[in-house]
Amino acid sequence: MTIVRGRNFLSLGGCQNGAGGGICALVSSGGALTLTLNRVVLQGNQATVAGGGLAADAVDVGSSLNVTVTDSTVIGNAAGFGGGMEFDTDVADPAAHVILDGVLITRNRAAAVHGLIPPTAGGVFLGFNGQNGQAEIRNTRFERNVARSADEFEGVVGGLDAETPGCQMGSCPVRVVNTVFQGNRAVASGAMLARGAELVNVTATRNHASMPRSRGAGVGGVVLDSGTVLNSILWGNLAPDSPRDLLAHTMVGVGLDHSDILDQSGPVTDLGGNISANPLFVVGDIHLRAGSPCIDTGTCTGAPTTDFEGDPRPTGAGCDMGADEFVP
Ligand SMILES: [Ca+2]
Repeated sequence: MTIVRGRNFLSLGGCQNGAGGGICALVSSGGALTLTLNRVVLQGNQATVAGGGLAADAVDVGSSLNVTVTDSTVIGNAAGFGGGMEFDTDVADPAAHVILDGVLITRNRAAAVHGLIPPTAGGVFLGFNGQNGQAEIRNTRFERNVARSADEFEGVVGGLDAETPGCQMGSCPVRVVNTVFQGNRAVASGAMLARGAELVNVTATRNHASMPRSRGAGVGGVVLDSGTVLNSILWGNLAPDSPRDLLAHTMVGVGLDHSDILDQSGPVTDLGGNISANPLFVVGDIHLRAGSPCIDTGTCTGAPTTDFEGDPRPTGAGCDMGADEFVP
């Protein structure tokens, strides 16, 4: 199914008020809602407030929301925040479970669309206001999404903005697996910002943040408050100042495990097997070339058994770092 050029131009949030240009799903008052999208194209939809392509929100205690989007494309949508998609729970902490698997999220924009919402999350916005929100993003590509406005202090996150309570008691609200962030752009965080997330076999490269140190410093790649980075490549992201690839924010630190990171700062815990070496991507791409130091140097513990394209992992002597498993 293809949903094209939907418009929701009202202004106060919720389906009746400017959320969800293509599809809006709202559950409240203890209800349960399941939304399953398979092989759907959301293209060129716009919403004033949130979720240009899709908005799914749960409000009120006792409500539950289950959203699964598989093998779909979210392209060229725009909204104030969550240009491609937006998922949200309110402070009453209703249950929400979101799965994105095999989704191409590209060329979406967070921008002031007929409104005054400060733009963030060109690709996807996840706003879980309590412990009962969980999201898993697998085999998904965030490419060339943009958050921007005329004011350089806005336009915060280009790819994925996960505003959650963070990882607590060993459990993270967001897992991002076999996923690529490439060529996303924003003022503060090009690829991704998460209060708490577990990254497994993620590749983030050539994402761009524009804010210089004199105004607070942008990070082209990933900003993480808590969580772990496992088998991942954060390399060659762009910003005026360091750190360009990873900024860890909290005192507890972010666990780094068998990952390849070029330019990082903030407290991290070295869990072993980490390198900082040119991953030798195929030019203009995120696939690994023969001779890449990321081939067979990841860990298979906790790694998915296929890569983002379905190639077997491990292939060869061991599991690779990044979303791609090198197949000779
Ligand atoms: Ca391998």
